[in-house]
Amino acid sequence: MSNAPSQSALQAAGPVADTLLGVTGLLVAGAALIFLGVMALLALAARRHAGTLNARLWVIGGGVVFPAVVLVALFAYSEWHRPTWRAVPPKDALIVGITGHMWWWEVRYRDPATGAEIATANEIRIPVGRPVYFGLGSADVIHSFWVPALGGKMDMLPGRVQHLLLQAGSPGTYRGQCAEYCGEQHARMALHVVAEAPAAFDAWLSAQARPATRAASPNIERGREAFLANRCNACHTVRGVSEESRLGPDLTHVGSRLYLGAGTVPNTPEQLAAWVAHTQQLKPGARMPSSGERIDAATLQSIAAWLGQLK
Ligand code: HEC
Ligand SMILES: [Cu+2]
Repeated sequence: MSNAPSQSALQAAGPVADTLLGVTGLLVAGAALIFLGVMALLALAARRHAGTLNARLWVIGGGVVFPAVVLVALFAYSEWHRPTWRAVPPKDALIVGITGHMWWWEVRYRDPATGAEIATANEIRIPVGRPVYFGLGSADVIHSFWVPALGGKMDMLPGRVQHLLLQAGSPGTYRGQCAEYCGEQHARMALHVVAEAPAAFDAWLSAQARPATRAASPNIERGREAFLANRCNACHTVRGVSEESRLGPDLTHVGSRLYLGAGTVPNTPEQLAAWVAHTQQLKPGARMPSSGERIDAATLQSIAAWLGQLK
């Protein structure tokens, strides 16, 4: 498991997460100290006879003054360290729009070259060392966006845009998870944040901005035709091939992603074919029908071959 993408707030991988971990450490250490202190006093009280302690002093001091001072101090400390909530993104921030769906994540960037929107799904690439300002919304029910290694958590509410600022301090892949129960497949609504050097990120973004590559062989071309003939495009966009539909993930560059089905299976040629054939076995209730009974195996293979090379 050591190579599995981290999903732990204890492995803070950026400045926002560092701050939250610091606050957590202080709260835990403080609570432990107070617990030990109370236990010591309890032991002392049990060994002494009543009357040798000044009960009034201990009740008022230990029961009222001490908690009041500690709680006010902790409140001030945690407010002081709370990541700032901003209605306006900082100047140098990358802006990414995320829409929660049952049970996947729609991800949108703006192409710095043309200003056009670039859609992808379930995987968020970000440049290391640059703040990323997320605009978070929902297409259906309440979801919650949480990538523990990078920072805080924010609910995604239908009809409203919330904001969250995260930043990665080092390259890596960080797992996130929907953190608000949203139905049957809530547990399989994961996402991955891939933080990479700014140059690699820029290259990735300009590749994502391009429409789908042309089919390079007759078998792959058959896959493209079968995708359209079987109306996969009723729910999926492939830029350059079909009209926009937001009912399912944008597949223009699906071959470049690490996982399929919001973290359900790794994105390999076998899993891609299996996903299309047996969607409902792999992710029961997912808003995509299985195609294994409707479409013959050879056609499914060519669809998978075509999708897999959409990098
Ligand atoms: C009724 C709408 C609908 C139809 C029709 C449909 N899909 Fe999907 N598809 C979805 C939804 C919704 C998801 C996301 C499922 C999830 O992860 O919960 C999805 C996910 C996928 C994914 C995984 C994408 C990713 O990045 O995780 C692939 C690949 C895919 N569909 C291919 C196809 C193919 C090929 C067809 C045609 C044979 C097809 N779909 C037909 C709605 C549809
Ligand atoms: Cu959820």
